[in-house]
Amino acid sequence: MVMEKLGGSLQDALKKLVKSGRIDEHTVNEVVKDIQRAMLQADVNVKLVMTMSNHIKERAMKEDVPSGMNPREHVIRIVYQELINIIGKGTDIPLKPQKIMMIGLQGSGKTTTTSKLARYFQRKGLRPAVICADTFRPGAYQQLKTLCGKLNVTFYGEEGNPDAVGIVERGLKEVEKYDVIIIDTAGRHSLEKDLIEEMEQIHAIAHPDYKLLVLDGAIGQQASEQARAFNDSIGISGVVISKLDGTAKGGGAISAVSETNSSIAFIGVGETPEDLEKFESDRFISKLLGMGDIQGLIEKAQENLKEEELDMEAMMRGRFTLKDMYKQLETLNKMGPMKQIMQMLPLGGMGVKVPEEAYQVTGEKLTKYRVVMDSMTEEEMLNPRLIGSARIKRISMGSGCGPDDVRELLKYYKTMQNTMKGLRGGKFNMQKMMKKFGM
Ligand SMILES: Nc1nc2c(ncn2[C@@H]2O[C@H](COP(=O)(O)OP(=O)(O)OP(=O)(O)O)[C@@H](O)[C@H]2O)c(=O)[nH]1
Ligand SMILES: [Mg+2]
Repeated sequence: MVMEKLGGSLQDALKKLVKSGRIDEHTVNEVVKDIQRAMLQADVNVKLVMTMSNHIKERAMKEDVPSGMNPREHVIRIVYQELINIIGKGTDIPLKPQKIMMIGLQGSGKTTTTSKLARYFQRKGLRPAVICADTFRPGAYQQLKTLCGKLNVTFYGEEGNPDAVGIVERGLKEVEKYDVIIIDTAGRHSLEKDLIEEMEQIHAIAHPDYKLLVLDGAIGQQASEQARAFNDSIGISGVVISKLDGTAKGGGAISAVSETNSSIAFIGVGETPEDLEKFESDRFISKLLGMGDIQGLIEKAQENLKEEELDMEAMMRGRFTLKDMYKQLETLNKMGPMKQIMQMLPLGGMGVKVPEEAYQVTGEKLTKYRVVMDSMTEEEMLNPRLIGSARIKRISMGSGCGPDDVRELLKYYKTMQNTMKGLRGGKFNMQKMMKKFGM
């Protein structure tokens, strides 16, 4: 996972909150302290961390708990919102004809990201072309040419010619018929004057619609200074944070984004051209906080269920009967693989362990369970505790399934029932939670 360490510590902080008996000033202070430590360890700028924690404390104590929400959920929601505030909404790079200029220090990931972007637009049905304006590093031309060749992306470059500005001028004419033109530029060790000058000249000639600053996710506090210098010279329209797949802490880059008032467009999560993710802050933060990809779940549910409603309340009700379970399973089964769905629910991060068996319900098993249940009486469905060995025998004979199948179903029911209890014990209302996050 991206930024695993920060995510882990933030999740621990929230788990503590979920488990604590009372939400008072002391509890909030404790949780805020944990969050502070987590953010600082991830290299987030001290000032930002302080501002954020003051906001959380103030809002948690002063704002009324919205109706229908318990104090825990109220605090979690504030943490979530304040994190989004720091990280910002993402920049949306539209899917239309445009010119994009890549900028950044040496080794930050510009060239790799150039090829990833070309691939991104190609997949969306736009025709990309790439211009190599890096005349500084030997091998830059070959690197980009090879990457483009593999993707079947049109490439323009002039090997051996040191005149980057001229190359861009000629390249733009050469590929003007393409939809998205991406210009890869040279990086330097640090912000040398000649790098800035060359960048400004290319900028003046190319008139790019977007200028994407690539920041290495592993970079620390110096990220802000860099971002500011690039911003002052040609302006940044979006940031790509690269290498977030590794052990990168990410906080330095995030601080830079916040301080320069820019925003993240994409994140790089690997070395191949496919390893680029469009940045969406709510998804990002949900994942970081272990709340699961709630939005994704909702979208999926809407796609697959259309008019049908996912009856979360049945899962949370005090009496969870076999009938409830069956209805639930049928609904979930329509949504796709069980495990995928369960993982998107905010269970894991909230201290509820979902047993592995809960995931293993395939369509085939569901059919079997249906046959078994068809031989049960209404009374048995509503009160499964009645089903002893004599009844198991009868159900088995009536359904034509083996007694082991009946037992398996009952065992599965028990597992699910316990999971539901765990959810209630955790004082967590999934449906309310979803509503709160704008769904
Ligand atoms: N794991 C991982 N590696 C990446 C990612 N992005 C880039 N890299 C690696 O980082 C190294 C540098 O990437 P480049 O794209 O060449 O960086 P650059 O900014 O073009 O470098 P210069 O042209 O020298 O300024 C390469 O080895 C890439 O494979 C990423 O998202 N994840
Ligand atoms: Mg490069």
